[in-house]
Amino acid sequence: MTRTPTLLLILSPAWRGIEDTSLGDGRLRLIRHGRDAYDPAEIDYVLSFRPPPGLLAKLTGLKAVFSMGAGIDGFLAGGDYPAHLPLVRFSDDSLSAEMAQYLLLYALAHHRGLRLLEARQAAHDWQEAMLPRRTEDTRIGFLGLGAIGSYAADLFIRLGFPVSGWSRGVKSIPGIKSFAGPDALPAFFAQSDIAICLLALTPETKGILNARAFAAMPKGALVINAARGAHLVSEDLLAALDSGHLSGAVLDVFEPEPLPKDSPLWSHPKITVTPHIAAFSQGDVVARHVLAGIAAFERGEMPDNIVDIARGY
Ligand code: OXD
Repeated sequence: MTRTPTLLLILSPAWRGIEDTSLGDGRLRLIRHGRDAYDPAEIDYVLSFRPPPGLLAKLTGLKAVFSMGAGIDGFLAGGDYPAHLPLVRFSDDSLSAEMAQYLLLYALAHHRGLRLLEARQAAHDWQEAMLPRRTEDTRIGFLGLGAIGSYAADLFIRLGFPVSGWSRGVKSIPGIKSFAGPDALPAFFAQSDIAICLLALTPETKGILNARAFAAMPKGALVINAARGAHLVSEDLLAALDSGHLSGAVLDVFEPEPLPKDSPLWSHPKITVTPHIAAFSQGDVVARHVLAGIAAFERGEMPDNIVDIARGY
């Protein structure tokens, strides 16, 4: 008789309901870190977002690790990830669709001048002549063109926006102007009226949203960061907003999280703060993804979405 694989859940309380999805239907033995006693050698798989430092190395029978999210910096940041262990990122069209909704919401609000329209309504001020800028004049620049970025970019293209993307290597995606490598960053930012950061956090991308980037951007540009807080140098953003060069920023991610109550980002008039909700991994979808991944490993196959540990994403 084949042994039921054991999955260790190392999850925040927000995920308490995950056993009620297909993950709890008996195909796996579930163990909750912090609640159930267990022998480290009996764990076959782990599902987590930010495992405690050093824990994975103690699980001597571990076959693979699954990330609850698309981002896997929570595994690699400490530098102690056991490099031989396959790490599987979460990827699903539902996650890409949620992120695309978030980006469209704030990019369109900026493009169509929502704040101004609201101020005019408050003043009972009817000004038909206030037309938004032409669609082709709002150039959208994506930092990161993986599954999520290219999904969202496609929707912007269909709405008529000029779209470009910056990534480590050249990408050839129809309709998207590709910029690649650090040397191309100034030219990329110079033609981004809305710069959207969806990059993986690596030593190369940390602090990529900085004073140089903002100075290169066109006057009045908007920055959206839905990747990781450490991509942004907050002081540089505040300076670029206060000087009037940038017109706004939409921030979903912060360093640290939760954003401290006394952070100036909360109350800045040109900043929109959301609490890391741009895209949320739905428990039942994650469960299907993990079950399919474990079934593949148990058959001796590699599932899709394996992270390149050396590259960092
Ligand atoms: C993710 C996230 O990585 O939610 O999926 O940040």
